[in-house]
Amino acid sequence: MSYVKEVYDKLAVKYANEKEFLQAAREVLESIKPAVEANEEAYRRSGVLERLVEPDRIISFRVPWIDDQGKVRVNTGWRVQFNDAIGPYKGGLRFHPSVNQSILKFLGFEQIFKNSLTGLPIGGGKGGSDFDPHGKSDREVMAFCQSFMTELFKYVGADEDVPAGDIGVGAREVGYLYGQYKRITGLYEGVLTGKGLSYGGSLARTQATGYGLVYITDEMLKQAGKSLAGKTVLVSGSGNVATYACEKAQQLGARVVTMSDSSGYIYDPNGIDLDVVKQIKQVRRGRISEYADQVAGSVYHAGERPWGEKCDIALPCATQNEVNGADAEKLVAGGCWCVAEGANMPSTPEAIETYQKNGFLFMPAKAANAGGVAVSALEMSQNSLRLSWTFEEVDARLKDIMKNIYRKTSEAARKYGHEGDFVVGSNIAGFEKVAEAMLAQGNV
Ligand code: NDP
Ligand code: 2IT
Repeated sequence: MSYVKEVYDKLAVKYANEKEFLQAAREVLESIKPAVEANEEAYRRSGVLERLVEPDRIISFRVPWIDDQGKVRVNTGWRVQFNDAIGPYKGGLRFHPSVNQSILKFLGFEQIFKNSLTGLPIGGGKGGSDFDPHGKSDREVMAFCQSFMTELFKYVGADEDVPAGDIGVGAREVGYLYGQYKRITGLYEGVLTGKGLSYGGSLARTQATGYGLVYITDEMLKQAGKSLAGKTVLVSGSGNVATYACEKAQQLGARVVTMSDSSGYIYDPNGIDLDVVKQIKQVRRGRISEYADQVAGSVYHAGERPWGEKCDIALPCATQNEVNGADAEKLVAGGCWCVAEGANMPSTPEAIETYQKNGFLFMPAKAANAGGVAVSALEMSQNSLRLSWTFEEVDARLKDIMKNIYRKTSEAARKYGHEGDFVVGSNIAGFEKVAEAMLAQGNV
């Protein structure tokens, strides 16, 4: 039996109840098979794959906090420190009621290869809580964040593990978390990224994931002799990634016609008015349905996802498994020929199969959304240097990093006989650097 299959089969029995983690692990293991087979004896002897699929550690803890009625509430907090072969653990914190160990393991596992692809020295980690910030007052969010950090501070540090934002964790939450870390430890250090600009944040970090997604999409289109100008684009989500993906796509001349949240989507045939979306989402923390009340000609579809609308390009930027096989068929029927993933693992395996069968240009999450964590690593660099770079400098580095990811991904795919398959390419290119570092550092 192949080494890859042996490792996956054992994992599937041991973690049978962790379906998101197994979905991510299966895709990576299947993709890297050609690279593993090329070096099987060394990898097998040193247990590279068995070590890779088991997190270094998972910390889980109680987070008690007091709500506005004076009642104690309790959530669970986690940090999954997956792999530090190439640098300190790095990855976001997600606050969402659906968060559980399987979801954080899938995200932490993906992060290992994504972070490797950036070319920067960062290992893989992820964390979060089943706390839901929706509908909570600022004081409640602060109380939660302070309690969360009161436990988490023991396990993180600028050279050890550097969390950041993800779903439900933005500038406000990072600020409260940072304040509590500093208060407990007395250290003014780069322990978190995505910080505010007045206390050590990097210019362009807010935009980085969405902008990076569009930069790599643009590069993929250019290499295929196409461009974004004049193309119709579907975006899902209306949070950090979706907003700045929409902004950059519009700057490059695309017409973005949808955005969404967990309640439904808006369709605007004239192109999304992003100022209205920012006002609703960033200022009022409202619902995307309000857009249709404000913008003539737009329509709100309650309880639906945008994948049935006609388009050239789809950029899923909300959450995992938001495009299933049937949705992918709808994309095909609507004329779509390109998908690039802003969210982590937004396409189910059936959806990816449909893209591939239909000859889509497809850039998977770990390459496509790596711009966010890449600029986080640049924030760490600036914190270490005690300097701040200009927006233009960070943005230029981001563009360069995304182009390099495209190049590494397409070269790895070609080298192993899968030209144009960026799933295989990104997984192999990400894996090879981590595996080399693991072999060099011995059995740890
Ligand atoms: P935000 O919290 O800013 O926004 C999330 C958006 O997705 C909201 O519009 C939210 O709607 C929607 N959403 C969340 N969960 C669901 C769900 N279960 N079903 C339908 N819609 C949902 O998060 P981000 O923009 O930061 O993250 C979006 C995706 O991008 C995630 O997959 C994240 O892991 C990934 N990502 C984020 C990076 C970053 O730098 N922030 C970097 C790389 C990847 P609602 O408000 O109704 O919940
Ligand atoms: O999924 C991701 O890459 C993120 N949420 C960003 C992580 C980071 O450390 O900036």
